[in-house]
Order: sequence, then C-alpha cells, then structure tokens
Amino acid sequence: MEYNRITVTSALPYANGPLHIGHLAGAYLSADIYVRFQRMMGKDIVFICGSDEHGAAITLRAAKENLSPQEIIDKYHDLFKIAFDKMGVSFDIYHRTSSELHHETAQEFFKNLYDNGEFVEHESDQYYDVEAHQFLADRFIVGTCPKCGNTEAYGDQCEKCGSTLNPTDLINPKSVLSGSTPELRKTSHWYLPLDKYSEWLETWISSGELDGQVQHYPEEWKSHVIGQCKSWIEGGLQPRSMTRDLDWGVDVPKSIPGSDGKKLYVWMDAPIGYISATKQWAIDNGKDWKDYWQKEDTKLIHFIGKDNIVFHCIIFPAILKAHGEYILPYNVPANQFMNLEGRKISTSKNWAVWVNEYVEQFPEKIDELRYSMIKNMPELKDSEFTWKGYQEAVNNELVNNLSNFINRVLVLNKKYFDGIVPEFDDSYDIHGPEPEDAYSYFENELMRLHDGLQELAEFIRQFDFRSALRVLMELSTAGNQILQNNAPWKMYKEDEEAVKPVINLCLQYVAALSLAMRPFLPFSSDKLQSILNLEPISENGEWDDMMYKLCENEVLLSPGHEIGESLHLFTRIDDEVIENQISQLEQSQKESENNTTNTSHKPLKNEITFDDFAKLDLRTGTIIEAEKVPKADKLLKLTVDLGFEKRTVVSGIAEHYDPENIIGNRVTLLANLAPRKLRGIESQGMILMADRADGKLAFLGVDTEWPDGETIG
Ligand code: B3M
Ligand code: ZN
Repeated sequence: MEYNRITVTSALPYANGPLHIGHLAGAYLSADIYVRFQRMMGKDIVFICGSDEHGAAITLRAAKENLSPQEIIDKYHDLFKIAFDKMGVSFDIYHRTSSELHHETAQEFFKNLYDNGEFVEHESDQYYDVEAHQFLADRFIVGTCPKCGNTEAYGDQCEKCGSTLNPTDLINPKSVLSGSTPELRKTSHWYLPLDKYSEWLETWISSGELDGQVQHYPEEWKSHVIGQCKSWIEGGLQPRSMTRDLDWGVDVPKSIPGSDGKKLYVWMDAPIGYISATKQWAIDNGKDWKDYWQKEDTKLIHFIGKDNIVFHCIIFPAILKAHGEYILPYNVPANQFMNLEGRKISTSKNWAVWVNEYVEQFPEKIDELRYSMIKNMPELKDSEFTWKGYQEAVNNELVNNLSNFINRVLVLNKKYFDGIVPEFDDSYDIHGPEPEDAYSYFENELMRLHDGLQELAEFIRQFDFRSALRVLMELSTAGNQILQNNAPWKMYKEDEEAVKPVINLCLQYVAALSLAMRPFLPFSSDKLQSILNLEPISENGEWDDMMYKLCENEVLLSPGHEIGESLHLFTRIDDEVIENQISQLEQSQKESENNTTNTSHKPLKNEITFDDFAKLDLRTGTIIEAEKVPKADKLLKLTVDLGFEKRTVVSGIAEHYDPENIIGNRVTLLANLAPRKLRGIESQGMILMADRADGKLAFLGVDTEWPDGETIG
C-alpha cells in the first residue's frame, strides 16, 4: 500500500497541572522530531494536539485549588500553549476539548455508535453522595484498601499496594466532595462490549490484518506496546462503560432517552479530540479533515506514554471500528517513563523539572534541553534525566563537538577566503578513505555524508530517535576528523589551492548539519541557516532536496556564496548552574513534603526581635509537689523548686498527667511571667510544654545533671 498522508497525534495532556520534562519525553519531543523530518521529506502531514479538559482529574484539581473547572482548564491550557511553543514543539494545531466543535464532534460520534446499536445499556449500583447530590466517579471515593489497609485508597486503585479496586471494595468509603458516607443507588450506563471485539483486536494487533487487509506491520511496533496489548486481551476484555454520572464533561446527546445528567467517559471523549482538532485545523487551512482520518492511504500515528497504551491500541481502535468510517492507527510508538535524579517524577511530591520554569529561566537554552532529553529518551525502557547528565551532554557533545566543528570551519573560511565558499580543483586529493570506483576523493566524501544522512533518516522512520541523534553527532565528528586529518592551518602556507577542497567539503558538512539538526535542534538550525546566509528552513521538502543533490554529487553550498559572521551555537554550562538546579529541586521537594505530610503544624507566629526574646527569664527547675485543683478538671497545683526559691505554679496539664507521676520531673519555667490568680491560687510562672498537633503534651526535659535555677537562653 502506498501511503500519501500522515496524521500524527500527541496525547492530549490533562489540563489539571503543569507540564514536566517527563511529559515532554513521553509524547511530544518524539512526535516533533518525526513530524519535522517528514515535513522536510515533503510529506503531507498534520500534527495534532490539544488540552484534555474533562474527567474527574479536572474537577478534583478545581476543588483542590478552590477554582471552577473552567478556571482550571483555562489556566493550564494557557500554560501548556506557552510551554509547547517555547520548547519548539511544532503542532499544526493545539486545540482543546472544551471547544464547541469538540463537544459536537464527540456527541455525533456517540450518537452514531448508539444508532448503530454498538452500545449495551446496563444498570448497576453506584455510590451516590447525598449531600453533594451526585454520583461519585471512582476517584471521588476514598476508603480503606481491603488488601493492605491503606486508609486513602481510591475507588479504582490503591496507590499503596497497587491493587485495582472497585468502589464497592473499599471499607468505610467516603466521598471526596463532602466527606460523607455515600450510599449505593442504581444508575444506568452505555457500555462498549470490548469482549465481543477481542478476536479482531487480537488479529489486528498481532498480524496487522483487519478484514483480510494489511493495516500495519507488527514488526515495526515496539515490542513493549504489542506485549501490553496482548496481555490485556489475554486477560479477557470486559465491556467498558462509555458514560459517567458527572456534571463536567460532554453531555450524552439529549436525543438519547435517559441521557439526563450523563456525560461521556473521558476516554471516549478525549481521543475524539484528535478528530475535532483536525477538523478545526482543516477549517483554518482549507483542507478536508476526512482525508486525514478516513482515507486508507493515510498513516495514523499516535505518540503517547506507556500508561495510555490500552486506550490507544484497544479502546480507541474499537471505537473507531464500531463507527465504521475511520482508519485505525498504523503505529503507536509509546515511550516508557523518564525518571529524574534517581526517582520517579511526581507532581504531588514536586519532584520534577517544570517546563514553564525551564523556558523562563533558560530561554536561550531550549535546544540544550531537547538534546539531553532526546539522548535519554525512554524509547524502550524507563530512562533517567539528571542535571549532571544534561551538563555533560551540552559541554562534551554540543559544545565540544558540534558547535566547535561548525565554528572552526566558519572561522577558517573567513580567515583564508574572506567568508566566501571557495572554488577548487578536483584533482587535489583530500586525506580520507580511499574512494571507490571512479569517484574523486571529494565525491567520495560527499557520498559518505549522504550515507550518514540516509542512516539518520532511517532511524527516524523507525522511531529510534536516540540512534538518529547519535548519527547526527557522528556526522559532526566525521567533519571534525576531515579538518583534523587535513590540517588546513598547516597546509595553507605551503599550498593555498590544496586547502580549498578541504574547506569546501567541511562547509558542505556544515550545511548538511544545519538541515539535519532541524528535527532535533530547531532553534540552532535557524541560527545556523542565518549565519550561512541561507533561507530559513520552512520544513517543506528540504531534506528530500538535500539527498537528491548529494546523490547527484551536487554541493549544498555553491562556490562564491558568501557566509556571515560565525558564532558559537552552544556555550558551556557551569557547575554553579547545575548545583543551583539540584538544590532548587531538593528545596521545592522539601517544601512540598512539609506542606503535605505536616499540614497539621501550626503556622509560625510573627517575627520578634532579639530584645523581645531577651525579656524572657527561663529557668531550670524540679517539680517537688503536685496536686489536683479542686473542681477544676484541667488544673494541677505544682510546687517548683528553683534552687534559690520555690514557686507555686498552676498548670493546665491535669488531663495529661497524674500528680503522683510527675513529682521529680525536671522542667523549664518561665519565671518572670506576671503572677495571676487561677481558681483563687496565685500562679507564679509558667511551665513550658511541647504542645503537639494531636493535642498531646510533653515536658521539655532538662539535663538531670543540671542544678535548679540555671538560666536558659
Ligand atoms: N489526558 C492522559 C494523560 O495525560 C490523557 C491522554 C489523553 S489522549 C487522548 O496521561
Ligand atoms: Zn492497598
């Protein structure tokens, strides 16, 4: 089958929290490399994304931030747009599922399946929050996990022991919304009978065939993707409810009886978001969206993270096939996860590099982040980002290799030939591998460049972006070697003519690198194009042109072409910058720990001066007598020995200590507190106690060796 179009989607991020580098490494950078490359191959391709603005995740976040769902999605949608744009992720459209066009599209889709009789309606018992007047989605119920006793398990999963749960499994379930105990009520939903599709899904995934036609090539799919799909299918697919009782989301079409209060399940609505985004893009660009979703000669490719595999390889294809007019994905090159400094990235624990913060802090170092992330892309297994690794990648590879090579060539060309690409006599040999056949040394080198680029392109086509990036750097190394082996700075004095083919060849390398860098390092490619005095790359067939020229032994930069001033494309990153980032990361993680685990700590009081503090007269002492104050449940009357005098102190600790048990206890006494009468007894000071958040009290121990009456300060 000849393919004439490519539709590329990146997972729609939930608009319920900011983007971190793990997101970028999962579904966005990989897609961006692929798309930029295909555009440069002259392919008809559309790159689709947008915000996923429905589902319980949004409502929960809204409750947490004390904002409305609309305010939450607006906030994160805007942040996402900035983050993607600044990172150079070149979507053709970044849409949103709250748009009217999306609601219409998703409803039409649902109605179509309903009318085709694809759904099975089924009644079940579900938890209902009587105070909040609503049914509770899984994530809105917490309770005790029946397996491990974790008291904060969710209705669908216990995050402590990893068990998959049903809300009714929870012991002592509570509504997240009101805190009340929910009751079971009957509710009816529409289910997609995945169990009935199991057979064709299995055939389609493992052989690539659908209704006897080849649809994709399983050997091109990543094995962890196929593996996950097979294990879902082997585990037995269950009918899956495509609707929810929620008040935020896409309404089930009103024309369907029983639709009141029902919303589309977010995993039904979100992937249709790819389609509605394509519709909007088509309207804006005078295209027909159907070509990109319904024509057999279109490749549909979903870039996602591994947690979304089942939705893109089983559920969405089932939905598309049930509709009947759509193509199924050609490939789903899911990535695994990227960890950070040895730990899982976590939004709630604030263990992340936030994209919006990075682009603000390092607006001139976008390609540096792209580079180090692509180098570590979790393509086949989980990977790790470290700031040290980032620094090494930039300093050792981008600066020492790529940037250095380009700069050396341009500086030498300026010095010897005034920045003009030199003409040369082809009979001069260049030091390098022996040419094959009738090629000259120069032609042979161009061929090697061509083959390297070909290899790079092949890796991109196979979604092996790490290898593609490696080849890019190998090309730069090869260029560096040409310079090194021919040492034009030595040759120049003896024979200027012999230098010309070397510099010319190195300039061809630089021009090729400028194009080849583009999918990975778009901002630096722009810079280099302008230094080379070449047209900005519009990503419209340039790669194809370059390969054609090199095949024909034509140069990319013609003799006589004038090149602008060189500059370093990349600069070294100092240790200090890296240390700062690491300590920032640890700092913000600690802060979040304090905020979450110790929320019960009382806030700090207002600042006081040293003089304020110096007014306190604190003394060591010993309780020598203790008795209950009659008719006062909370009070004990104590006698505290200060060594030089004895004090009577009335203390509110009777509920915590029996008088007989504290005689002999060492204490800290605020000795200059103005006396005051409590229940008729004059209290001459105050014993300091540690007052725990749970209401418990403890004496502040004084080292027993110490005599009474010593000052504390
Ligand atoms: N919003 C899940 C996620 O961010 C989801 C992807 C939707 S893709 C249609 O992991
Ligand atoms: Zn558990």
